Order: sequence, then structure tokens, then C-alpha cells
Amino acid sequence: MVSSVVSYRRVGRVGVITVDYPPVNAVGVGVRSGLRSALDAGLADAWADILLLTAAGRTFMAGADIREFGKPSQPPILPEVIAAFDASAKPIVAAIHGTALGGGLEVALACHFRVALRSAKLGLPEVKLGLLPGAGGTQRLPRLIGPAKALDMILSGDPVTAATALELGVIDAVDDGDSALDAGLRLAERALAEGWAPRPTSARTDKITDIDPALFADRRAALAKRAPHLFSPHRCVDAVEAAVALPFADGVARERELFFACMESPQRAGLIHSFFAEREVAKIPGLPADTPKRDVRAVAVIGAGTMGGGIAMCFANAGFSVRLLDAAAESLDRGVQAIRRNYEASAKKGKLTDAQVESRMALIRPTLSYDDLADADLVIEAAFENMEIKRRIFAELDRVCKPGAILATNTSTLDVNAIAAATRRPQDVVGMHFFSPANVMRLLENVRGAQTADDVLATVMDLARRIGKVGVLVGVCYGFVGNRILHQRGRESMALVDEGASPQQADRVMTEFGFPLGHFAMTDLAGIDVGWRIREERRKSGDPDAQAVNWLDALAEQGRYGQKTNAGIYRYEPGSRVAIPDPAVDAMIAADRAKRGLVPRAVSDDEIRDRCLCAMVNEAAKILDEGIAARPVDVDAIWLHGYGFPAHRGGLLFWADQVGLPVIAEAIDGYHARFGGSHWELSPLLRRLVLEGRGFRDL
Ligand code: T1G
Repeated sequence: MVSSVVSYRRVGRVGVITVDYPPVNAVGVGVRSGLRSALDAGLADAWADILLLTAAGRTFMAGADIREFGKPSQPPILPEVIAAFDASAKPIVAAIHGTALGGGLEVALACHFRVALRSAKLGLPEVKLGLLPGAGGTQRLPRLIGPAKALDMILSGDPVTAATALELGVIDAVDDGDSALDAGLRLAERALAEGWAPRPTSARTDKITDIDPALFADRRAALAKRAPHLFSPHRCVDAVEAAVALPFADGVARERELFFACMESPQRAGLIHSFFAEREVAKIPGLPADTPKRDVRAVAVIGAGTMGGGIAMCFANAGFSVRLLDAAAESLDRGVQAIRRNYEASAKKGKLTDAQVESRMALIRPTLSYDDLADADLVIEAAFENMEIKRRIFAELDRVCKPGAILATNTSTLDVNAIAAATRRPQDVVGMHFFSPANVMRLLENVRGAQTADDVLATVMDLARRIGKVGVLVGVCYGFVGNRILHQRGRESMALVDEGASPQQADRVMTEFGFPLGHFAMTDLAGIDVGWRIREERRKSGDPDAQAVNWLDALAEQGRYGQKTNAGIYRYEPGSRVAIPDPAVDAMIAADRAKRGLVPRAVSDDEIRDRCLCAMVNEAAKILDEGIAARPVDVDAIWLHGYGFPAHRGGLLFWADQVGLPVIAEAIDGYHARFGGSHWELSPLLRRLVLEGRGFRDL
């Protein structure tokens, strides 16, 4: 061992450098200094004619240690270590398995030859963290594969397969073995036998000569459309342009400047918070990581509608056999056909092969009989949002399902405990709240009922990971966490329109903030009828909090449900999702205001942004105070993965901390003084944090 996490040894005439720093061999200070010492050991080893860099564990180096960012950097810095590898007097082979990402791939690019196992993935995901490849990646990759292909990899941040990496020229060989060390030794032996000399990537120029500058102008123009808010993608283009325009050393210096500009950008902190939020929410306070889980192989879904179909696809995509039950043959057939259409659309886009379409369809087995659910390990009910219907279904499940089966409801608003009470096994009942379209949206709110057993919670949190979702555990209340906060944004957006704003203005403010869609365009996407039916249910049930009928309800009464009817708050050309403002709706809003005696005024963009976000933050603080969400990071992950909160802002409560809770609390107190209403009463938690000079990050 030349350091606690890097070793050097010789195998024949090959000096083998092995990184071993679980879980993902992140290139932190220990790995950097270990790499440096190991390289020196290899260069000094008279018996070693060639060097081999590899890693132990499940993956090659998966990038710089993200936890070190924002802290004072400790020598040696990665570019220095990498420059030493590039300049090595002995040829160096890198052998890759798992995921060679970011700084890890940059180390491999500084080696002279690269081999990867066929199952390996290679990528530069820094842009997803608000950064750019800051250890030579923007200078070496273009020298290997050309600036256009390099920009494709760097701007998407997505990894490529080993086969694609070979095709592109990132690596020299793909090995079908299952040991990176053996693959590396094979390539090293071949290099020795054929007398391969060191081949520093920094010296390569054939791929960066005579490049049309229009390439960079085109990429900048495309970015201005695709990611107008984001800082680092534009810096990535600057860096690759420097690789073409400048000598290597100057290009590396320019890359470093741009890297630090990204490091300083608040977007970096936001995106790294989002990265860790997604991982942190999987760990449940008070539920040990080794809590036993129930064995789930056979899944059943009740309701073949939009949600049920999407949920069935999630499990089939992950290889589960799925029973899909519906009350009527006709709706069952319709549901199965919709699933097939969905898969065939993916196949048309090249995302699936025809064989994959058929194998997933084969996993989804329709049925009209509850008796076919007797062997299910997990049943997810996705029927109509009506308490009576759901209780009837759960009573039936209680009758037919085997002991130990998990009974889950996909309700988005109803009381999970009341549903559980329809069974004799409430400990097996849990909420699994998917988001539409369920086969696309990554968020899964797992809802802990008052009696839900710990092993059920551990199982559904693990299942979220297995079906590629971000599972977040929440408590029972109306709308759980996501929809309860959404309700406040909706209420405030409607109030702002009452006062004089237009839906278009409110939506523009939200998209300029970074949301993919504003509240009203999102309502058109989800369907105005969904909210309208829930409001009608509450009005009919005499709920005191039920909203009075307004212009949005009037749209629904006219059958304007949004995108699905090509008309809602906006108009849509058939087959298009482009929202077209409709003067008829402006007229309805004006008429509604007049009917209610409201006199419109000019409303500023700042007021719209601040009132909508403050209403959301205040509600989120109340949710934390009630324990419905355990940590601020849970709220952030829910809005990042379920409601399009801009990741470069880190999440709702991360953003609130950036703004400063005293500023937010003062604004909320101001709105309470102006508008009244319990929703503007400052959450006790927010007041406490301000008094204590703390932020959500301190919770
Ligand atoms: N640094 C620190 N910790 C990391 C890490 C990293 N790069 N990658 C993963 N972890 C932790 C993670 O938080 C989790 O911890 C555990 O490892 C397992 O991860 C100079 C500037 C590699 C594909 O962006 O994409 O290099 O929760 O749950 O699903 O140019 O992790 O168990 O405590 O995600 O199997 C670029 C980030 C850095 C890759 C594995 N690299 N990682 O996925 O496991 S910037 C990245 C991933 C850079 C240079 C620049 C994934 C993975 P815990 P996991 P997984």
C-alpha cells in the first residue's frame, strides 16, 4: 500500500496501481496522493516496463469526491496528478469497470491506453453538478474524439457504453471478461509484445485541427434555447473551444479558470444539494438500514386507467410480473392497449427493441378476478379517487390476499388510515403515491400509515430504488407533502390572477425562475378536470375549506380540461403541447372578477414570484413542524423529482436558505398583514429558525 486507499504491486513486468476506496473510489485527497505515490513507485520500479491503473470494488473511479467541494482544496490537486500520468516515461494502461466518471475518467484519459469491460459505462457528468470537467477532460477528450463528439458527452453529462466509447475512440479495447485487472493485464502484455511507447493524449492534435468555429456558435445558440438559466453548460463550450484554439497548457489553464467560475456559481451548490438529496431521502431516520424487507416478486395493480397502466409499466420495466385488474373487460382492454401503445412509441424512438416491448407486455397479465391476486406479494390500488370505492377494494383485498402481502394505495389526497381501517391488517397497508405519467415521473411518495409496519416501510423504500424511482417517506395528511405545497402555489396563483395578473404572466415568471412549466400550464397538462372533480367532491361534502366556484371551474364545466381537450387555460393545436394564450379565457377571468367585484391592478413579476414561493416555503415549514416530512431534504427531493423545481436552485428549502429565512419570514408576515388567512400565518418553525439564526440546512 502506498496510501490507505491506493496500492502498488508488480505482476510480471507490469506495475499495477489499484485504487480501493469504497463505495465508488471517489477521487478524494487520499486517492490523489496515493495515485501520485503509486506512479512514482512504478516509475522507480526497474522491473516494471509498463504500468496498469485499475480499481477494486464495484467500480472504477466515479469522479472527484463531491463531498470535498466548497472546502479548501488539499494538495496534490487532481490536475497535477493527471499531468504526471500523462507525462509518464513508461506506457500506462487504464482498465475500466463499472462507471468511469468525471475526474475518474479524466485520470484514465491521461493514461496512454484504455480498455473497458463490456458492461462498463464512461462519462463526464460534471455539468449535472453545475461544473465542467476540471482536470483536463475538456482538453483531452476533444483530442481523442473531436470537439463535436466531446461536446455531446460533456453537455449531456450522460455516460456512454464501452462499445460506444470504443466506436468514438475514447478507449482502445473492450474486454468480454469480468475482471478489469485481467483485461488490463491482457492489454499491457500486448503493448509490451508490440512495443507500444507512451502516447500522451495531450500531444494529439489530429482531431482538433481545421475545426469550423461555427460548431461553438451553434452549440451556444442551442444552449440559449435549451438551458437559458444554466451557467456551466456555456462554460463547457468555452473550455472545449479553448482546446481547439489554444496550445494544450494554455487550454488547461483556461479550463481551470472556467472550472472555478462554475465552482463559485450558486448553481453548483444547488445541483450538488440535489445530487445528495436524491440519495439522502433513501435513508429513513429511525429505520435502521438493515431493517428486514418482505420478499416482493409478484405484483398486482388494481385499475387499468392512466395511473394504473403507468404503475404496471414501472414494475414490468424492472422485470416484475404484474397482474393488472380492472372491474370491466372493456376498460381492462383499453388499459392494456394504452400500455402497448406507450411501449411501441418508445420502440419507435429507439428506446426499446420490439423484443423488449413483447417481453414487457408478457409480464403484464390482465385479469378481471380478485382470486388471481391471491399470490401477490404487493398490490397497488389505483382506482377512482373515491373513499367508498377504495374501502370496498381494500376489504376485498383483505379477503383474497395471502398473509404478509403488502396492500398499497395510490391515493393522492385521501386518508390512508381510513383506507387501512377497511382491512384487518392495517400494519400491511401503506400509501404509494405515484406521479403522472407514472412510468416517467421519478418521484414516489411512500405514505406511512399510523399502523404501517417497519418492514413494509423498508420494503417500499427499497422497491422505489428497484423501479428507478426516488422514494420519499411522508406522513398522512391532505395532499401529503407534494400536493399540499402545490395547493398553496395554486391558491396564490389564483389569488394573483384575481388581483390583476394573467395566467400567462404568472407562468412566465415561474418558467423564468426555472420551472419547466408554470402553474397554469401544468394544470392544463395534468387536466383541469382532476382538480375540479376534487373541488366538486369537497363542495358537495360541505367541506368548510372548499373553494368557491371560479373561472377555472367554469372552464371545466365547458369541457375545457386542458391539453387532453386541446383547450383549457390555453389553447393547443391538435397534437401540439405548445400553449397558446386564448382571449376567451382572459374574458372569462375579467367577467369572473367583475362578478365578484374585484378591481384588477398591475401585479409585478417580483410579487408573483415571491408570493408563490413564500406560500410554498411557509406550508413546507408547517409540514416539517407536523412531522409529515422528516427533513427539509425530503421536501426538496419531492419538489425536484415530482414538480419540476429547478435543480440548479437545489430545491425549495435549499433556495429559501439561500435567500435567507429572515427575508422570507418578513415577507410572509407582510402578506399576512395584507391578505390575512391562516395560510399566511408564519409557521412556528420558520419563526423559531429566524429567532435562533438558523436555516433549514441546520435541521
Ligand atoms: N463523491 C462522493 N461521494 C459519492 C460520489 C462522488 N463522486 N459518487 C457517489 N458517491 C456516494 C453517494 O453519495 C452514496 O453515498 C454512495 O457513494 C453510493 O452512490 C474534477 C469536478 C457512481 C453512478 O458526478 O453518479 O469529477 O448515500 O447511491 O446508484 O472534473 O453515485 O451511500 O452515503 O449513487 O450505484 C463527477 C456521481 C464528480 C458521479 C453510483 N462524478 N456519482 O451510483 O450508488 S465531479 C459524478 C454517481 C468531478 C472533475 C469533477 C453515482 C454512481 P451514500 P449511489 P449508485
